[in-house]
Amino acid sequence: MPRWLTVAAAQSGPISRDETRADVVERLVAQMREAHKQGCQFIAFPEVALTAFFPHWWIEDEAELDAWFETEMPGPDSQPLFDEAARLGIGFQLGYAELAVEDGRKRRFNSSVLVSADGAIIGRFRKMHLPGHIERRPDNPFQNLEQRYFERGNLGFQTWAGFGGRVGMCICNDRRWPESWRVLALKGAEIVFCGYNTPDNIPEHPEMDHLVAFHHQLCMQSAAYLNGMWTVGVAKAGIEEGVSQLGLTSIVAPSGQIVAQASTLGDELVVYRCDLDLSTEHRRLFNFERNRRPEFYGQISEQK
Ligand code: CDV
Repeated sequence: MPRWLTVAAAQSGPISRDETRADVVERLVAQMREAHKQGCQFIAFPEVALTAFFPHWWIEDEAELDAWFETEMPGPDSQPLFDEAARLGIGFQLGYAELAVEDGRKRRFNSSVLVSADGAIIGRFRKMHLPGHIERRPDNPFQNLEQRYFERGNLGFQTWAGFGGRVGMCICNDRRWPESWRVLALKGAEIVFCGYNTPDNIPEHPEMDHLVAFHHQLCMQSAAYLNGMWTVGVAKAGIEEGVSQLGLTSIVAPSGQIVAQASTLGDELVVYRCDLDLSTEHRRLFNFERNRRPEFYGQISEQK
């Protein structure tokens, strides 16, 4: 018996620096309504979906930096998204920059929430793998200051029961690390949502620019195939404040095949009716229980 979940991966076109959160949320609500019209039960939005991707800029002033973060979720600007989800009965995943006070201090994370069809938060994730640098690189055409502005996530990789299956989340650079996906798979994820902001060029390594799209797809497709799960990558695409970002929002089946993909660099819904049971079937074929035997792989220690 198939277990159907119709998913929309909601690619965002660029968000300008002076676009308000309320304006952006209006765009996301329009995508949510369209997804509902197309019969989707779930919609996934990109990494840091409520604003432009500010780690591309050097920001010295702390108050100015804090202004890019959400101190509550939902907050006054994002509440309409939660209200609309509950009204339509559609679940969603939303990436955002999170400012929390924990252990008596201010902490900044690159986060996402998983929201049920009645508008309640059922899962939280904080990005584990932070790319980029801490110092300013004045010769680069844009910065990549995630290591400066965020702390590594402290919630690990978790999965949640919902939408007829088991769901996981990771964020952008997490997709380049096999451990992210394998841990999610071992925790039962049948479908994993991954929002991203990926420049289509690498200032320090222009010789690798032509491989950016290939490496993105390689990660998403191999993760799906090697772990027997659906992977859904959701881009913030197009030229945002001078930074040209990859599109290629896509839905990948447990076979590793791309079954739906964006064809623009703007706001675009990528919709597919996913059978979550394909994950179970694929894993039965692989038989992790019998064939995955870390105890025989040899001691894991760095060989110098
Ligand atoms: N937001 C990201 O994590 N971006 C990185 C880029 C900077 C390499 C990525 O892995 O796509």
